[in-house]
Amino acid sequence: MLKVSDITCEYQKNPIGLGTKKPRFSWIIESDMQNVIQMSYRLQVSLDEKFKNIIWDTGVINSSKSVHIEYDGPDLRSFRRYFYRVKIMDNYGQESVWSDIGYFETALMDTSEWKAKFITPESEDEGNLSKGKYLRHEFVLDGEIDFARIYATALGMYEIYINGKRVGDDLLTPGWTSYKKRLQYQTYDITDLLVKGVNAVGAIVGAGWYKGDLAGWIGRRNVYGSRTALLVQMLIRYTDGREQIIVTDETWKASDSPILYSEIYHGEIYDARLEQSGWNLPNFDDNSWYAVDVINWDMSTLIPQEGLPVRRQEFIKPISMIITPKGEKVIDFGQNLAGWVKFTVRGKCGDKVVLKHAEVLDSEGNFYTENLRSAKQRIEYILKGYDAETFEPHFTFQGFRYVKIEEYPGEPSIDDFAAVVIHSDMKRIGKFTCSNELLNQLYHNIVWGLKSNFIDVPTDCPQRDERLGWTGDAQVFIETSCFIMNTALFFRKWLHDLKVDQLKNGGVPFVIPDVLGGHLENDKLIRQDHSSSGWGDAAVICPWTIYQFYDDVNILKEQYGSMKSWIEYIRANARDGIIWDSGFHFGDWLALDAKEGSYLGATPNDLIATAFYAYSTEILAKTAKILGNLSDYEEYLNLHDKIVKAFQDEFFTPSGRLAVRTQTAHVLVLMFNLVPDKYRARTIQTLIDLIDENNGHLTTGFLGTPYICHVLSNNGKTKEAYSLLLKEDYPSWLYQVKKGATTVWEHWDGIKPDGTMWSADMNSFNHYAYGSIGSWLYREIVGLNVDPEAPGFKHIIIKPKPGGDLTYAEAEYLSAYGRIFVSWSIGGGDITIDVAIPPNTKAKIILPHASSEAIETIRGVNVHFENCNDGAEAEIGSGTYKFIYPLTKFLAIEN
Ligand code: RAM
Repeated sequence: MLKVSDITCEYQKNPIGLGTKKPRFSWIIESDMQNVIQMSYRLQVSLDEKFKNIIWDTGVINSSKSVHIEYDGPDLRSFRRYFYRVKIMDNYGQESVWSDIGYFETALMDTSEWKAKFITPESEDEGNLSKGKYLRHEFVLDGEIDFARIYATALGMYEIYINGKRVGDDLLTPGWTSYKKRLQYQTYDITDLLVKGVNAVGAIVGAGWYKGDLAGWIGRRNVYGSRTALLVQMLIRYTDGREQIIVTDETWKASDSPILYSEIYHGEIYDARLEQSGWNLPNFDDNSWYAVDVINWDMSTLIPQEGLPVRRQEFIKPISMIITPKGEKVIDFGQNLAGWVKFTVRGKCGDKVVLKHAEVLDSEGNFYTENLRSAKQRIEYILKGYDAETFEPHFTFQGFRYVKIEEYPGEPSIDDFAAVVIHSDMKRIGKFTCSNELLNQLYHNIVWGLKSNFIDVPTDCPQRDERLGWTGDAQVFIETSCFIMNTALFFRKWLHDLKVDQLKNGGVPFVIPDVLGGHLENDKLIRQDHSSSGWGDAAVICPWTIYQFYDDVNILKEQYGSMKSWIEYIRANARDGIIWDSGFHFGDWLALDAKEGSYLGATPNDLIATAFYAYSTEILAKTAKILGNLSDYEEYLNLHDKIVKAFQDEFFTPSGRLAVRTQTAHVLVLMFNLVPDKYRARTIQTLIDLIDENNGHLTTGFLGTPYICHVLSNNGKTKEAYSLLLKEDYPSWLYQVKKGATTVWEHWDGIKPDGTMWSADMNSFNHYAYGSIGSWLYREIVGLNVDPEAPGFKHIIIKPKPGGDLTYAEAEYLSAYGRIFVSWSIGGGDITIDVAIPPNTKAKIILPHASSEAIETIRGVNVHFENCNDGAEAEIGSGTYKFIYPLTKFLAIEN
């Protein structure tokens, strides 16, 4: 059996609204044989589902490539659906049948195709208001409809209805981009919502990121503009071939809505008494509605949806309702999350529901909101008073586990509440479990840190008045995120914003989209508004990571200019172009070796900045090589050599002591290969000493933490890495787990051992940065690694490192080629390893402390292990395998 399954176009199944001229196709191969490789493929793209009008036929192409095959047929036209299918031949001479038929659909391929105008329901003096406003329009269709699409966006956020029905299930559209330069529009299929005759289109627009409050601590508002606006273009194609378009223009009308106030940080006030029944249906009397204004907007900023839309993902029922010592009525959802509360209430007209949201209770068990700073996270719903009323807010989201009921008609019952979890609609592709329940909870918390902070942009946190795309946080967590969900499109969109928001001199803003630039002059700590080491490096590290996980060369092509200009920015600012010892840096942010009351860890900026400079330059050189730019490759390889040499002269004494005695300094030099070989052992030993001196604990902050366990286990100190990971007392990953955390904290001591809180001014309980340990669980505990030489898991390196008190661990990962599985378990004096490798890939498997003669292959044929430094290794092809070998040697080494 040989079968092509799961065909996708630009990572998606049957996407509509594509803008790319050369979409790429991928497929997964299924086979019941072992060692399967694709020998050839044939791909066809057609205008019709029957493949009578084929516009591109590759013919038989001898290639094992099954991921990102780029379309190379005639130019694609706007507003068209194209069908595609693929068949393959394998190395056994088997030929598959044609795959199922997939399709993709183009949106507007050219700005000139926009006929719609931006219309605003707001007057010039409403800049400080954040109301939801209604817009509506009626139109007549006079034939049978074959194809109808809506292309829509807003300045602000929008929801659209056709004949009373909500269009699509996307939330917080159009998402957050650097609006003045890039504004996404969404495409929806509305064929089934329209009728022959009179139709109505209605929309609600709200403030959103466009004009609402942002970066509360510096009080930004109206960042992109002060009037919300809507842009809609509908294309209707009749069965007789005629086309009609309906667009936003002066003829639309507007009105206030029941949404009196809606703000991302602060929540929503909704007065159901102001609902206008039938406002989004045909034949509604809109005489009292007012005319809209047309406003100017540069239409060349419009781009089709690039990221994945935010959608409702899960509904969580409360676990309890409690009365706190202060007498507050509080619902506990048992999980810290991002989203909102959906509730059903019964009461009289004018009765109110008021809810507030918080992440934690304080040491006395009272509702705690101080760490939200100015974010109100408050929902107010005023009842219209008929029957049961169900409510969900529109243009806001909250970060919470606890909900305080401040007002409610009658006695609330927990059955009437559910938490709605929202995030970008990424596919879940990774799972990890092991025998240690605390570690499983840590992994759970990491996943929830991802879910809560991948809301259209990678944010630092989802609860306080911040929720910004901090580059440093994204950079440290991206690898872990790639193991858990398919984040390729999510990061691609954000990186495109990074590129357009990058300064002319190559400097990278602290947050993307950049809403801080030019507004930090009064900040007490931050002396600059862009380009901190470890933060700006997101420009290089993020595209590289996406390339590694998804074999997506386009991301490198698209970001290359941005990557290079970041390196050139550093070169221009570094002493002699080599040692970066100037400017403001966040450094090893929040490290525990910081001075009392400071956020800045003890590792000096020049060491950190020069180390990251070396690392990013090395990545840039590799990227240049992949893109075939050999002169840049030479140039940056050279630059990298110079940085490493100068780094060693500057920071290592002649006898091999690293001059900075902090854990993070030692971690970075080892991780980025900045240690002269002869000093390596000493450097590792000093790191171990530094951990010992701290009672076996870490002191690292944002930049040292992601790498500390990797550095240990990659240098023969797996046991020490486990011991750090499995510490249960403060400071450690499991300390917070034992304190009941359900997400990852911003500070190691967010809640101190005595129950008191770290200062309220910056204490998020849902920050993913320290969740970057997630990649160690996959790569080292289970041993599931991408081979940097064959990205996208085309070649997999499987190298489990059992240790700690773990008796088993397993991980599953849905790569672009299919499912990879690795597990190990210890029992009866043996260790058993199970592995699954998808067709069209190969793997090198390295079994720790094994000798080839002692390995029994229980499943899988023709596997030849050879002894190597770490144990025994073999090259295996696709299929499922089971190996077993005695533990003796392993135990002797680990204990
Ligand atoms: C905090 C953010 C973020 C960090 C910056 C430097 O405000 O929460 O995590 O990157 O500071």
